[in-house]
Amino acid sequence: MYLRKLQLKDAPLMLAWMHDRNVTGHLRADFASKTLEDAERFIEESLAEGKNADACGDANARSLEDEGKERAQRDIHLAIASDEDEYMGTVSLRHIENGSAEFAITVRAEAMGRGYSWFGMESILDKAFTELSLDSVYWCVSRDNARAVRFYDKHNFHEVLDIPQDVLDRYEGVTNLKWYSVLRGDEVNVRDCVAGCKVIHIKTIPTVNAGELSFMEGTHDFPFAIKRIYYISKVPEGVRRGFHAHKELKQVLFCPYGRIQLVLENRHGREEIELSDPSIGVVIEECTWREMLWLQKDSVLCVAASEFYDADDYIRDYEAFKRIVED
Ligand code: T46
Repeated sequence: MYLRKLQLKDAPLMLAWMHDRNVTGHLRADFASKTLEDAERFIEESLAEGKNADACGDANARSLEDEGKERAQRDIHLAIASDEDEYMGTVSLRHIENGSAEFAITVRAEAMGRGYSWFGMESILDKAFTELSLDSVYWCVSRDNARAVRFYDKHNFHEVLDIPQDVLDRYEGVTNLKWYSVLRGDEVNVRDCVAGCKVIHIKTIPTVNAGELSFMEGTHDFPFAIKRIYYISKVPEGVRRGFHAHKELKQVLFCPYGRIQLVLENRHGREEIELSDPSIGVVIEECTWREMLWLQKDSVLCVAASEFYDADDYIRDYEAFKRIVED
């Protein structure tokens, strides 16, 4: 599967989802009345540079008349295509301005549950942050749209509570919306574990164009009772720390600022992960060798630990560690 420009040959399949209640049931635009000519017109407009109107083709579509030409110039609509080049859906970035954009996606019923939605979303977010250098992408969905809410929650997107008024104004009269946003630097597709150590998603509340707030609550979010918090700061780029394991200590490591490579080794093998997203943490529960490399000056490593500091709990000899792991 891949993203490409919309093509006129996509119009019949685009029209098919517009007339499919399974797809449009929770969308507020009137797709049922759309014709093949409407779909073709939308595609042509998406291709004409600077006339990228969104008369149809995504969840929040409106008529061309509703959108000024200036705004239309700031929209991108692309096709999600199968390996056989069949149109599977449309993914869009709209209202691209002031470093942010609104994301929208619609896929055909035939594409649901087959990875097309996630591929389309991941690809256009990558485009937004790397090619367009945007700072944030936001979108909303009806809370009644259980399938969509499940999809975004499953992929660990965070609900936003503080949406700028000019964005809300576009949805005047529409209630029961759930807003999401993702910021540049957020890891979109994080693995579940590294060397058998669990990667956790720290609850994070983004605010469009005003950063995000992450929090962890002791007994709710931690696999152990926290006795100690420490953090490592003011480290120059390229410095390595760690080079030890612990006998009993359990810890959660996270990086609220910067980029730190964490290498973990235990009976599961040796694996690394880059900590650069403040909403990601790693739980180290078993005897695990750790090395940390500061990829960016002044990155901060925070640690929540299950025990008070105890120098005797450290295994600083790598050969001794290997013997313990191999036993
Ligand atoms: C770990 C990684 C991620 C204390 O006195 N109290 C403390 O709570 C800690 C953590 C350290 N110290 C002393 C011990 C050393 O004299 O601080 C000095 C530096 O500690 P260390 O060389 O162990 O720092 P790192 O960065 O290699 O390792 C630290 C933790 O010690 C370790 O438990 O898992 O961060």
